[in-house]
Amino acid sequence: MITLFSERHALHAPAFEFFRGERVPCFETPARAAFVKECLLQGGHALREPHADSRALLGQVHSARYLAFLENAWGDWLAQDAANAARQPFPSVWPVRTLRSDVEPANFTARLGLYSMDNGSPLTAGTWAAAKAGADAAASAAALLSEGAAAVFCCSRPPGHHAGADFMGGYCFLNNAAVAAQALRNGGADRVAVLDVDYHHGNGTQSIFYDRADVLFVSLHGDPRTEYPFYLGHADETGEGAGQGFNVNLPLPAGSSVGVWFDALEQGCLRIAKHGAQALVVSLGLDTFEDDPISTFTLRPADFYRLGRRLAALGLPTVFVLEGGYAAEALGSNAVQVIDGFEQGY
Ligand code: SP5
Ligand code: ZN
Repeated sequence: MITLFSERHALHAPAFEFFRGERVPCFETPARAAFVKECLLQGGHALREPHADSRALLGQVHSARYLAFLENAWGDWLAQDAANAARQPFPSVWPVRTLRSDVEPANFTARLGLYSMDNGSPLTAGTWAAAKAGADAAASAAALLSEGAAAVFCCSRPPGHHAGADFMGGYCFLNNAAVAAQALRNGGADRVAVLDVDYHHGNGTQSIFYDRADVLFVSLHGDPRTEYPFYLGHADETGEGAGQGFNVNLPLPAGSSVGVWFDALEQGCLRIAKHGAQALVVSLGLDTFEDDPISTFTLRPADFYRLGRRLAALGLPTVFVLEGGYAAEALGSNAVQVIDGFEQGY
């Protein structure tokens, strides 16, 4: 399988996040992608640099004012106070119900809140560069499929599926899966499916395609009644307008067994086949792993292999984008299990 990798991911290296009001080390680290890279190389997968520029695609899936904010955020943060170079900005105020989000404040922290769904997505000097490299990988992967490649794996971070059209969140800044799906549409695929198997619901991807019938979104994830992102991902969210019927959420109780998880995967795969999808984007979160430090499903390496085989059986040109997965040392081998299963089953 073609695998895409850019060292630029390491430019996003936040020092801490908050947990129960205290500063804790970040779960989403550069080491994650480094472990995946090592395992890919050990498995004989040649790594390629992304070659496409995702800028035009980003303009199709994100709002112009959000992109402008994100690209300039670090400079604006420093302009406020040079000493901010050694600090991570976090939002502290948000335009929830009854407050206005149409007027962009001048104050930096107010704008950060406007463009954030949580305070769990630390922004650093290199966040834009790293996230842009990931979006470039997604765009490149789609271009390779349009040229006839069977499958491409993007080893990129930070992840993307919680990022909506105009907000960051859940360690995500630019929605790589949405970029890939839109690029496949632009490249001539009339119907595309995004399958999100991360432990957490892909709220950003869902919201970007919610009113569209051309991109089917299917997600299996921990039930948002108890699991992040809490405010989206319920089974009754089925799409709106032209997109009615083209959004499928399969929330599973925290602690669900592997058998329950694969039953949901089967449902999702059958729906994708029914869609007549011509290409597939997989939001490959590996935080369903039994040893993941922030999640409660119990998949083992052999289950990731089985996942790869099941996806291959769909028989679709496939882009994989890495999402979550916080047992960093196992992340590489688990990713390679999916890839090996896919190649075996294809
Ligand atoms: C892409 C992705 O997987 N994003 C996940 C974002 C989750 N953010 C909330 C993290 C809360 C950490 N809770 C620690 C629980 C330890 N038992
Ligand atoms: Zn996740």
